[in-house]
Amino acid sequence: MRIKTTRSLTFLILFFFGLLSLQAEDGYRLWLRYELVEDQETLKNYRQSASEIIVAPNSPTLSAVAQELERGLGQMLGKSIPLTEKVSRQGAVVAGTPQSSPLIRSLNIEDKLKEVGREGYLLLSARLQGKKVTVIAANTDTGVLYGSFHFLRLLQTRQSIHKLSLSSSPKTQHRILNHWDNLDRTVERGYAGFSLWDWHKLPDYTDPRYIDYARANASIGINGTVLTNVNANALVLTEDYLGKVAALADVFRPYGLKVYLTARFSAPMEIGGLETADPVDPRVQQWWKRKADEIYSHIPDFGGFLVKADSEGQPGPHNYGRTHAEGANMLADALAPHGGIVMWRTFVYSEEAPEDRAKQAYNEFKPLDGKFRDNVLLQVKNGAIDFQPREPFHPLFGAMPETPLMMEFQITQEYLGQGTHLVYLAPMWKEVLEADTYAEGKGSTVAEVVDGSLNDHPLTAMAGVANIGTDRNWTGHPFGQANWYAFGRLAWNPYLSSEEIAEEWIKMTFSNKPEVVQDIKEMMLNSHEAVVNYMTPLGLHHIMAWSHHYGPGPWVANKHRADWTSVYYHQADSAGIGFDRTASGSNAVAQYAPPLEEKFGSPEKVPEKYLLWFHHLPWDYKMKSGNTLWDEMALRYQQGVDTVRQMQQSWNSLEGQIDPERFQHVKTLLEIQEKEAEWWRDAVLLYFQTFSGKPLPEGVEKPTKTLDYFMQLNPKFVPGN
Ligand code: GCW
Repeated sequence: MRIKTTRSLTFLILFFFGLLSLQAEDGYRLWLRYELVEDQETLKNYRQSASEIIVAPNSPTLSAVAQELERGLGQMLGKSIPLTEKVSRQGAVVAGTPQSSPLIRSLNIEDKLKEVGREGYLLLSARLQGKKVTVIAANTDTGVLYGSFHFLRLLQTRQSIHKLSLSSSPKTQHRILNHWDNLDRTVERGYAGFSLWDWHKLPDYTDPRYIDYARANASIGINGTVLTNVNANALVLTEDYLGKVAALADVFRPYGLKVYLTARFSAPMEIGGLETADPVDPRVQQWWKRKADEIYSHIPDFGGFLVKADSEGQPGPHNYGRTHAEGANMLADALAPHGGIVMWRTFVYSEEAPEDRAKQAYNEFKPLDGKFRDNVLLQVKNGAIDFQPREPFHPLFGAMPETPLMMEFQITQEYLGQGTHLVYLAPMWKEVLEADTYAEGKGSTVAEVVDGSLNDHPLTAMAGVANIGTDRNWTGHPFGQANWYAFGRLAWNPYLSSEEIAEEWIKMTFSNKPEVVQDIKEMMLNSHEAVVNYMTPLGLHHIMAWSHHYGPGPWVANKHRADWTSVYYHQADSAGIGFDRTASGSNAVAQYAPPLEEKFGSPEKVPEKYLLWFHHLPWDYKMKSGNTLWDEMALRYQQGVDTVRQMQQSWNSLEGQIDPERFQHVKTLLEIQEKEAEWWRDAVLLYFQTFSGKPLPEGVEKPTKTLDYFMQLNPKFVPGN
C-alpha cells in the first residue's frame, strides 16, 4: 500500500514536471512567440480589429499566410479567429493580391501597389462592403506574406492597428543567409550545434524544423539561403545531392526563400572528370552550362552560386592565370539563361604577396571594375581584414562604381565571443553602413553603395554568415537570435536604427513591459562597445588565439604566413604599438577617397576607435583624454570588463520578469562572459606590458595570473574550428 502511494505520487510529480518541461520557454519559437495580449483594453481593441481572416489560400504561399495569421492572431487574442471567405463582420483582416482576391481588387489600389514593387506590401485600414477592415495587400503572394508578418509584429509589439496606412518594400533585392555548413553537418565557425541540413536523411525525410526556419526568415524578409560552406565541397553539385537540395527548396519555396549553393571552382575536375577547370576552356564552360541546366531541372527557381575562389587554399581562376572576372563570368554565363546570379567573394589575400593584407582585395578587384557580367555581384566583407570586433569600412565600397557590390556581414560571432558572449551586432553593422565613402562627394554612404542607389545598380544584395544550428534555441546564445533578426531587418532596410530593431526584438522575444524593454535594450546597445574594449580597443585587431580564435592570443607568432599571426597585426615593440597604414607604412589609407585618406592618415584626425588600425604610435602618445596611449588602452580593457558587469546587474535585476529557463541561461552565459572579459584584459595587458614596460594605471584591476599561465592555455575541441 505504502509503496503504491509513493509510486503514484512519484508518477504524479513526474507527470507534473513533464508538463512543465513541455511548456518550458526554451527559445525555439524565436521572436514568433505570439504571447497572449495582457492588457485588457488592448486585447479588446485588437479583437475588434481582427475578428476574422480572409485569405484565398489558392497558393502554397497564401496557405502559409492563412496559417500564420490564424496562429498569430489566435494565440495573441486568446481565441481562434475564423478563416472566412466573405466580409461578414467589422474588423476583418483581408490579405491578398489583386490577382488572388476580388476584395483587394475592388479597393482600386493599383497605383499604390505599383510603388511597393515585387516584394513590398501595404497595410491599410479601409472599408469593404460597409465594414471596417484591415487590408494586407501586395503584388505577389510573397509580398502578402511579408505584410502579414509585419501586421503580426504590430500586435506583438502592442501597437495600434486601428488606422493603418503604411507601406514597405525592401531596399535590397537579395537578402541572403550564408551557411558555412559542411556536408558532414559540422559548421565552420558555428557555435550552435550542427548543421540543420540532415543530408543523410534527405530527400525522403524533411525535418519539420525546416518550415520553422523558413517562417523565421520570411518574418524578417530574408529571401535566400546559401546552404553550403564557402570552403566548398563539389559533391553537393552531384545528382544525388541535387535531389536533396531540391527537397529543401520545395519546403522553403512557399516562404519566398530561394536556395543557393557554393560552387567549388575545381568541380569540373572533381566530379566532372575533366583534367582542367580553366574558365576559358570550352569544355569547362560547357560543363558548367550543363551543370546549371541540371540544377535548374531539379530546382526551377534556384538562386545561383556563391564562390570563394583563390582564397585560403580554395581553387580559382588564378590557378590558370585567369582573372576573377574571367572566373565569375564563366559561371554567370552558365546561370544567365535561367536567371541565376553569381556572388563572387572578394575575401582574397595571396600566399606570396608580402603586401599588407588589408590592401589586397582592393588591389586585386579595383582594376576589374566594369568587367563583370550583369548577373554578378561582388560580395565584400564589411572590413578589409576579417570580421574583427571593429574595422573601418572596406575600401572597395565606393571604389568600384561600375560593379554591384554586396555586403557580407558575419552573424556568427567568430571573433566576438563565439557562443557565450552577449553582443548585439546591429550597432557594428550600422557603423559600417553609415560610413561615408566620399565616392561621389560627401554623403555617399556604404548603405547607398549596397542598396544600389549611389551608382544606379538594379542588382543589389546583402549576405549574413548564419549563426544557426541544431541547438534547440537555434543560435546557442539566446541573444544570438537578435543578430539573426537584426541582419534580416537591416537587409530589408539598412536605414533602420539599431535601437528600433532591438526594441522590436525584445518585445517579441522577452516582454513588452517598458522597464524590461529599457533594461535589455541598454544592455544590447552597450554590448558591442564592451566587446571591442575588452578584446581589441583603439583599432587593435586580429589578436585572437590561433586558428579557433577563441580567447586572446596577442603572442601568436611564427606561423607559415605572417598575416596569420597576431604580432603582424599589432606590431608592438618597445617603441609603441599599431599597424602603420599611412604613407610611411603600407599606405592602405590611399585606398580611401582623398578626404578619408587625409583623415585616417593623421593620428590627430583619425577617430580614436581606428587609431591603431592606421598608426604605429609610442606608448606615451597623448590621447584626447590626456592619458598616455598605454594608460588609455589599459583603461579601455577595464571598461570592457566593467560594462559586462553592468550588463550582469541589469539582467539579474530582471529576475521574475523573464521566464526562469531563459533567465538562468543568460545569467550563466553572462558569468562566463565576465570571466572571459577578465581573461582578455589580463592576458593582453600582461603581454603588451612586456613591451611598454609601464605599470597598470589606477583603476585597472591587477591580474591574478601570470603571462605564462595565459600563454599556456590551450583549449581543445573549440567548436566551429
Ligand atoms: O574569417 C575567416 C574564417 C574562415 C572563413 C574565412 C572566409 C569560411 O576564419 O573560417 O572560411 O574567413 O570568410 O572565407
